Amino acid sequence: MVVMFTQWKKANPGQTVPLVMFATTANALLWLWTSAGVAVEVLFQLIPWALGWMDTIDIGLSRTLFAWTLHPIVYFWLIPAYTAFYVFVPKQAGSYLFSEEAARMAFIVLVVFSLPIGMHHLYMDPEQAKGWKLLHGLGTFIVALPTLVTGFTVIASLEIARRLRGGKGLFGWIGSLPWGNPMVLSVILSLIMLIFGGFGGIVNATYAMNAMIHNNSSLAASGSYFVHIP
Ligand SMILES: [Cu+2]
Repeated sequence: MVVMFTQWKKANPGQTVPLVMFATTANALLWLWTSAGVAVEVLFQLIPWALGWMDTIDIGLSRTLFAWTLHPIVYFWLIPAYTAFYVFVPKQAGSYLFSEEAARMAFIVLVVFSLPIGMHHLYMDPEQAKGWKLLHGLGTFIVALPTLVTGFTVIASLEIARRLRGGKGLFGWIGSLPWGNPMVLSVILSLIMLIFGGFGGIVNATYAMNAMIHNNSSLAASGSYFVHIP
């Protein structure tokens, strides 16, 4: 993706890369970075340990590397979903994207701020410094922004589409949306799910609430189970 992105840039000087390619390249960069943490853990800790070359491993380091991958790895499928929101939905609803700049900005913010914030999964871990945890908490709140921008831009695009076709009233245009179109219906349903998912993210970012939900019911999901074996 990165190579194709640069090739396209060379072949089309002065032109803006299409939004789909822009987002897909952002996802490729994210994937490259996010897989590095767990790759280091597996190659330099777990495999040598499993083969008996080492008696034990540094659990604090192991959890840190796992959390490095753990958080941004979920954006590997979030970014394609956002790409569908931005690129397919406005067309299917019969209009244009409300703001392409906002869409590009959302992808940049997602990549820049989602990459280093995995330590909100380790708030209870003593080997992480306090200031470091605070930084990761703030970063986690910042990644809520591109999601809000996405919700706003997609809903604005849907509203434009309906108003262009005679949709009226403050909420009247909602009823006139093409609900029978699977692309429109599925995206609106996924936006509703995203509200709850996003709320879960805010809970995870907040130190006190994180303590209530993390490392117990979300044990397996957080990866804590994995590194608690020893
Ligand atoms: Cu996370």
